[in-house]
Amino acid sequence: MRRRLIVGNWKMCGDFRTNQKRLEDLSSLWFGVHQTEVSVSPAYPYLAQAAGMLENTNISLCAQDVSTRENGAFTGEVSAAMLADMGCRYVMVGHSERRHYHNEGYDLIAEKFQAVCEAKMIPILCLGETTADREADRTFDVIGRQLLKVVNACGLEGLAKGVVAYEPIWAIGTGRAATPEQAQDVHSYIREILGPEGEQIRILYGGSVKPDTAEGLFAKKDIDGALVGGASLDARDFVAICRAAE
Ligand code: G2H
Repeated sequence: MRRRLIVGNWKMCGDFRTNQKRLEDLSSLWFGVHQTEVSVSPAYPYLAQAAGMLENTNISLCAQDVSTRENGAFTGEVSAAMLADMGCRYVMVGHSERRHYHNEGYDLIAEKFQAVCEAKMIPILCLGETTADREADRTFDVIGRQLLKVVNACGLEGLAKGVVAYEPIWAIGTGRAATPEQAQDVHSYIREILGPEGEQIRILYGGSVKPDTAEGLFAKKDIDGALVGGASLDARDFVAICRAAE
């Protein structure tokens, strides 16, 4: 039985004051969520703030990225050990915004995945196709390639230590989520590639998830939760999505 997981990706949004308000709102609205695991992901400078405010809750902390370097003269980088030290349970790797704006390639993403596992945290491997890929019928090829790069580097048992997030790029921040059927088709394809090992791996959907679309997505058998961007900035919407996963 795979436990559902909802992760709020705050991206590069907010500041100390708005984070504080959001976290306070989350705890005051936090009822009706019992079975689902929930995590939030503020930008690096606010991890300590969120860790402190979430201390006595069952909401965990997720980082948005990680360095592959362990330690030393790498200005601007943040190591997996540092994230573990801050109390992170999850770390996203390969988010399409990292792939796109920072030219992160397959090998780097596989290395990041490994670095997170070595630091005893759980990587969330993000993958997804562009509009052009989908229109050219290349969705499964692209997803397969992104996935197999990590499988080749870490093995299936390595991948099984993580979570996969399918995020079609055309659905990210556009307000146009994939339909439950479109998402389910890709999720079941991912599970099929992973074989028996894939049965335990949680596969989240991400891309314009909102309270009114969440329930339909979670009704699909291979959709184990969501990576939520824009809607996670509103505590009321985020809690509604978490409740829909129950
Ligand atoms: C996809 C998603 C969260 P949004 O990036 O990772 O963002 O829900 O705003 O599309």
